[in-house]
Amino acid sequence: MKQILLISLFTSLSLFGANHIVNQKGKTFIPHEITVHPGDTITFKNSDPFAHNAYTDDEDNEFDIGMQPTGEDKIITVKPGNNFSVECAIHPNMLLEVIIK
Ligand SMILES: [Cu+2]
Repeated sequence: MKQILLISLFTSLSLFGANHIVNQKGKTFIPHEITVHPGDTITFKNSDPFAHNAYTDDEDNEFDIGMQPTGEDKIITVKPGNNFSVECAIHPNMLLEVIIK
């Protein structure tokens, strides 16, 4: 019985991927490149005193976190697919490269 409980605990824990934190600060994604696995999550933080956004038009991982006010976290889950770029719709010079392994 104890063994069964341990196995089911291990199985449920392994379903969760790693979380990667990307900060938006100084109109820059920090870091500007991350390496992730499908099932991992990316937490976008906003440390600037104004709103940001993060989106990609990638066909496998398309998302748009919408308007992100200062101090608010937005979390997305990475799906299987190719590497993709994330931009901020408000500041077109912001760029994040997501490498999928
Ligand atoms: Cu921005």
